[in-house]
Amino acid sequence: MLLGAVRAGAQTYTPTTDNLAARQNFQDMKFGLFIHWGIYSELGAGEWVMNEKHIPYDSYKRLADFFNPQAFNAHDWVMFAKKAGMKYITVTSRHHDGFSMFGTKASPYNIVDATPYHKDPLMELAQECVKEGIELHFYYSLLDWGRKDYAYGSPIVDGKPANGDWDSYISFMKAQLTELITKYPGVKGIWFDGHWERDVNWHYDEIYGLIHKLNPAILVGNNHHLEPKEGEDFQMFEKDLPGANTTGFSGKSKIGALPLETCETINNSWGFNITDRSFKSSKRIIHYLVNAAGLNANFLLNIGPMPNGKIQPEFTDTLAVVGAWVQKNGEAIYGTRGSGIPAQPWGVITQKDKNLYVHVMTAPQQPYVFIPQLKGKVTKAALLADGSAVKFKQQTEGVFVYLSGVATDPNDTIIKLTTN
Ligand code: FHN
Repeated sequence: MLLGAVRAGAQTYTPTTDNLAARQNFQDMKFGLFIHWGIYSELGAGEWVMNEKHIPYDSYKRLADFFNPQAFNAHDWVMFAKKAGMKYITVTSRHHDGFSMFGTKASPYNIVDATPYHKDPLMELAQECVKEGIELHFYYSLLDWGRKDYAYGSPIVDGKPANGDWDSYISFMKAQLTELITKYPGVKGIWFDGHWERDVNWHYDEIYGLIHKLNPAILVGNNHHLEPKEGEDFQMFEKDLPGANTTGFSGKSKIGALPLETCETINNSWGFNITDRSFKSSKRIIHYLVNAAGLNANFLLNIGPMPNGKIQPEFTDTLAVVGAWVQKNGEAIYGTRGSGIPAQPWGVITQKDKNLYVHVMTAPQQPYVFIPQLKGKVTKAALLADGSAVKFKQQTEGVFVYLSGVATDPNDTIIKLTTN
């Protein structure tokens, strides 16, 4: 069997060499910006507002008539991500409300045709990302609350909504995905969501097959909260680190062999929420990033820009601090892989080539940390911040790294161990 091939039933998906290289690059990037932005942002109550407030679809649609994000500036968004140390952006092209935030010929319900804005912000974003060397992935909702062919709420019979036109809906998605992949420059990934809404035949063989036919290097991921499926290139987790299930999304999930990503919100909301002030601190975000890296996963941090297209100052301030930290300590994050050594009460260990990075995020009770299961002989230990030597002792069970006299960092004290 060829490298990376996955078998399920009669089908075999064999990722191309370019796809495998894209996976490596994806894992190297480690930190991405998730953006939830749509006509729902106008109501300032998150992206589920139509559903949660029981707004009839025809009334909700009127939001498009006055969606006019005059302050949107793709350069500002990309610079925001870059300054934060993020290497890629995953942006909602169409969320569950069914409104397309890009110019599409497959439906008039889109930002170019249905709003006074009449422009395509995702095209501007794609072009800016190419210019600035940031990867772009599109979030794409499988679930649609409004389309008649989707028939939200319909009973499901024989893998289809009884009151809808499933073939029509699948063709619609294929048409839009073709546009997203062929029209927008530099797109590197598709992030599906909404699978969990109904038990139907999603025709993933056709959909994933189409994506990989149009561009074999595109990374396909699906937030179905299950084990990876045939044709997928990365596995994502929602609001939990891989292996954890504190929020209930990952109960049926099992870590597979694909590159991993976990997403979390900067406050408590995905889409813009004017009353949500539960902003995470820069320290908490840094710890999330480091903990994810220790588990071999990327961290995709979400913001919900305001309806005018601007990013609220609380997010900018926090991420400027995160960015300054990542810039200083990026060696221990970017391009690393999980070391396979389990997380410890004080922190995690990342690895790049022969170097191990010991991230001490919680001060241990003793003046040392113990790293179990370390393979290879440690030849040197040094504080990453200034290169000063750190005392250590290696035994068969593991390595003791002594912290007395070491200048600690309030976020994460990183000690670099060189092994032979
Ligand atoms: O329902 C969505 C939600 O609005 C948001 O997009 C998140 C992002 O992971 N995914 C869904 C919930 O699983």
